[in-house]
Amino acid sequence: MYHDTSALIEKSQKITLVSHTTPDGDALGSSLAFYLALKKMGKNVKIFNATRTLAQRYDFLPSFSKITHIFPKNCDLVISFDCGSFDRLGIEKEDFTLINIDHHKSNTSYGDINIIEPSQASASSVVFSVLQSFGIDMDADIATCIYTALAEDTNFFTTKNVNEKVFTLASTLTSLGANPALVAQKLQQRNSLAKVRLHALFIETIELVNDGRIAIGEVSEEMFKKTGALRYDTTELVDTLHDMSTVEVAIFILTLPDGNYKLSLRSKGIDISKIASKLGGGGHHHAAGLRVLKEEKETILTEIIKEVSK
Ligand SMILES: [Mn+2]
Repeated sequence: MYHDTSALIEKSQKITLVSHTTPDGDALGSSLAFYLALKKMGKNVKIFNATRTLAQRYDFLPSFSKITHIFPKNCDLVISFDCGSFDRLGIEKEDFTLINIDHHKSNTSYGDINIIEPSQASASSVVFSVLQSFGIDMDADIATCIYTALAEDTNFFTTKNVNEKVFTLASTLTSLGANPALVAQKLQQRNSLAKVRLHALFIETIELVNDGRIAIGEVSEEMFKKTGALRYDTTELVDTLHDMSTVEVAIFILTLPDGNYKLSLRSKGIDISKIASKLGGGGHHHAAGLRVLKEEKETILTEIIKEVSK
């Protein structure tokens, strides 16, 4: 598959790289690393994301400013990164070949070529293997993108899938020029007061159920208005729930602008992606998510609690 990918890139004239909407560090880092590599190869390549307002904490990633929000016309090859299902790309299916590069177990294999490696801790780790197979000379910029994605997706090397291979890759990337302290500072130490205030409001909403085995917390539209915080300021809140000692499963509820909800789930043990998939979402063993219609919220929450309690 790596070879087919290389051959396809070789003969393509107009390539567009795309990652999932509301992109995280893995989505952006993976696609930017690939973008930099294809530029080095002299390819005509564009990088796209359907979400117009990107989280500013990623602004230090090389070529971040090159990300366009208008899908380029007439591309012959599209490559997607870190995205488990086609609808999360926010694009229409046109007359292009699609290569799907990901590490989500729940990936629906929507590409013409699918490189899905669930054993990898980040999509960027898959990107590293693919670029290595191309014989790309990996520089500090490419290494920074891949490292940032890996560090964020493993919650700074603390998730259950962190093993010797992850550290070996991190070490290789560091020797290529990635700067771990700088990445940590850019990602973790640039909070606004608005964000801290939003977190305070969120903490007030926390409830424990099932003898403290499940924690539920919520951020409403009103809280954003009150604090001036942004949607991106909520990404670590699920960890606040998950990190309490009795909690086995955390459920973070985010109200979306259309009044529906996005649920983020974290688990210390059980396979939470199974439950999420059953309810129309997806993800990894320990981290998953799903979208829920306004009127379904209570039913879905009851369903999750029932499944967790099994
Ligand atoms: Mn990822």
